[in-house]
Amino acid sequence: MNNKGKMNENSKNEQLEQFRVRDEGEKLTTNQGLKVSEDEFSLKAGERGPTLMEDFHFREKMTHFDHERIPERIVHARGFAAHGEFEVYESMKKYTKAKFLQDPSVKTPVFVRFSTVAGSRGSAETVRDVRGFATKFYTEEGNYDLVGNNIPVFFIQDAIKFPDLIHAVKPEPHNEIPQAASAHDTFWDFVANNQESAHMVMWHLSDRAIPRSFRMMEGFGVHTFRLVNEEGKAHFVKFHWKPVLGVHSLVWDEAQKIAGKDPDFHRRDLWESIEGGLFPEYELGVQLIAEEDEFSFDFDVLDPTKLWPEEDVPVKIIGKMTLNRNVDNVFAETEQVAFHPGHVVPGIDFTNDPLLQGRLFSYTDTQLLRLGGPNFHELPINRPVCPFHNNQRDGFGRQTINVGQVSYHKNSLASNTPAPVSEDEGGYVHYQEKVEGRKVQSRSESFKDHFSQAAMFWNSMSEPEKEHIIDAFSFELGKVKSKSVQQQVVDMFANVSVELATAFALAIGAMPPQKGGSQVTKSSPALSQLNTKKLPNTRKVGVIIGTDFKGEDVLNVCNALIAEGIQVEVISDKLGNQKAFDGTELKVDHTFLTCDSVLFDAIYAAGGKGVSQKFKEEAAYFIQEAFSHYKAIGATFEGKNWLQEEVMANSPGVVIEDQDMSVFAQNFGQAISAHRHWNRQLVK
Ligand code: HDE
Repeated sequence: MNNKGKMNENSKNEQLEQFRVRDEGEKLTTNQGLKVSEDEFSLKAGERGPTLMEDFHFREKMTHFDHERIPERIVHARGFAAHGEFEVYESMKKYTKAKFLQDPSVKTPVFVRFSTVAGSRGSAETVRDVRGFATKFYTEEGNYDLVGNNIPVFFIQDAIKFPDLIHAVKPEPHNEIPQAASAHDTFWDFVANNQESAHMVMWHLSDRAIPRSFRMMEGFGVHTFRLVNEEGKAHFVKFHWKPVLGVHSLVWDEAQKIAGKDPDFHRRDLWESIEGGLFPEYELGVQLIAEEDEFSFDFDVLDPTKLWPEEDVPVKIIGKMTLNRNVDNVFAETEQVAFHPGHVVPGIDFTNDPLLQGRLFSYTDTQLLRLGGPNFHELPINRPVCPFHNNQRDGFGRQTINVGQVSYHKNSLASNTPAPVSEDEGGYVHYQEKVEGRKVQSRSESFKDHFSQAAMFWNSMSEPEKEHIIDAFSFELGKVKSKSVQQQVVDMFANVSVELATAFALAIGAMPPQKGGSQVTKSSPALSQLNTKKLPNTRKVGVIIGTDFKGEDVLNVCNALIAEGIQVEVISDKLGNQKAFDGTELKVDHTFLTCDSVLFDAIYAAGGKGVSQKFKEEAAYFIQEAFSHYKAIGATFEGKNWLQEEVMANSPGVVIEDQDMSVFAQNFGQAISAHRHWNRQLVK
């Protein structure tokens, strides 16, 4: 990339282009450029003789292979990323001088990596876990990283406890079980003995921890940061990403089954959406508190276990991010990207949140090990799109060839360049917060209320969401072997809600709490997913058809759904084309064997006369499972016979029709948009 060129949304892509290599159609060479004549047989002394050390091609190929792996991230190892762009809706000049937040006509390139936290690199994606939501903005003033999660609070208040938290949640060290799961003794022992985790645990056991898609979850900067304007005036800020498709989750049984049926469920969803032009979009929001109001709330703004209720501090929507390009190479981009909450630009600054302060150390430190030295900023994905110059030199894998004699500051031989610049010229100047105090190892009293917001979260949940939380506690604690840990957790969560603690205590055979209860009656409607946006767009419907289906009618339904933005995939008992009675043909995308009802948002039993008993049983199984996961179900013609009509016919979200197909398509589309029909009575 020409560093002098003007920056735009393509700047990063153009820069990456320099590094892309297209091997197709080329001659095979060694890394030294020597053409290779043989790549299947190593050099041997005689056809059945020993291999010779002299075979440099064999040695190079094998050595490179032996060194292909790098250490996975200690947390957030399993991740998937995409490129995109960000645009601000209106100038944020009043609050910040950050250049990428000034001009609505400027599009800033971004790279976003989503992740789970606990599992290793190859683990399943739909496990119960926090999701990472890390965004790198390639701005004209340097890279700005917003390294957030899909949950707005954190388990701990001080970074020094992070290694303990992670040791507790990772697989237990004596047998390395369980993978990518918090349902085990050490995690819950940590929770019970570190009660600042209460609020985050409520989120972790809610539906937020099993998102339907990366495209349907919120992102949060978690910490309080500062926005600083041209005049040096600062505001406290919390960052939010709001998905345009709304916030939606899986159900727990479904999430567990998907983990086996398609461990790549979330990356596949993101990848296919982008390939199909269904670009994921998120709006950026900020909550702002004036510095004068720092102490006006019943929580400490520096405490990362607290959120700012949106009803008290509204979220101002300031821009939109669109993810529109998949990576070319997962290792080069997704694996080698290095995020750091300390990558800021002028106009964005830190606060004294002790969790944030510790993160400012950890992220560079971890890259040094993971990426093998101090030059990871030179990797194509990490390079800023603006020029960068300093006196840092050498180190493993250095690529830049710094020309010239001088590599120190101050100097006269290079006219004292590269030279620091003033704030007016864009030099970063740390916010001059006045700080006073003794050196102590303790925590402010204002950080010590661990239960009020946890109770507010509970109060804000709808009935089905409360049920899911009780079930999640019953599942997680049901997997814990220590009776003492189980009881400690029951007693701890009685401080959030006696109703909740009693319900899961009974489910796990523990003693219901003897005391507890919360005085908090406050709720925050913004926290309930029931109040989220409900749209049909990008929802996936599995259409089950058999031979001799009603060709035109079924096609009309499919087309009407597609017109609503719904994705239609055809399922039958064999691949190839399925024939309708009128000769129409539909391409079959999956068989009952290669897919599963859990991989769809809805099932449409379209019908077909020529189907076997086995076909009917398979279809019935798909429908029954979708029904038990509260999904929309549609049935027309013979498809009606595949579902248990007497049980399902009058259930919410079940649409049955064989007269008017346009009415059917409309009602079914609405049922799909609702996401899930929680008011459905399940057949037990
Ligand atoms: Fe991280 N975290 N973290 N974290 N974090 C890492 O950095 C750490 C925390 C988050 O897709 C590591 O490059 C400490 C909060 C995301 O590459 C490491 C503490 C939030 C990602 C690290 C926290 C996050 C990471 C591991 C407590 C939400 C993945 C590999 C003080 C605001 C970024 C790496 C990606 C990754 C340390 C807590 C988000 C070890 C010490 C709170 C999204 O540096």
